[in-house]
Amino acid sequence: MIFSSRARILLASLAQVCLADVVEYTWEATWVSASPDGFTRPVIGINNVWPCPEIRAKKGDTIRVTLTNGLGNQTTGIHFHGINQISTAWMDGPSLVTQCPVPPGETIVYEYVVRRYPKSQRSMLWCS
Ligand SMILES: [Cu+2]
Repeated sequence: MIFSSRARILLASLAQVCLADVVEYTWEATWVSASPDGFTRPVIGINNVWPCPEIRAKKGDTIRVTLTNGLGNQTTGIHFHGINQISTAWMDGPSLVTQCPVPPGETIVYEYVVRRYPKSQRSMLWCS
């Protein structure tokens, strides 16, 4: 069976959509005692753990992170550094740049599709 180049592109796109998953995390930002530079002090962790967990997803997946600010005394947010936020710039997360910081006790749901990322960066970084 021979497909035209348009048909091949369409089939490839459909296959990518069909194989896409929703990658979901429920996180609470919490204070954790840790020593990232050798000196123990309170640092921001996720679900009482530091270093913070990683997000694993593939191109085409939808990432959904429900974040509750459990810090009690400080605003927070997640910055999805390194991910091209195509049509979802408000989900990139840097506080006071593309979104308001999340107040203590409040929850935000970040959701976006991983459409592409720089070839030199196979993983994303984030910080609270
Ligand atoms: Cu960044």
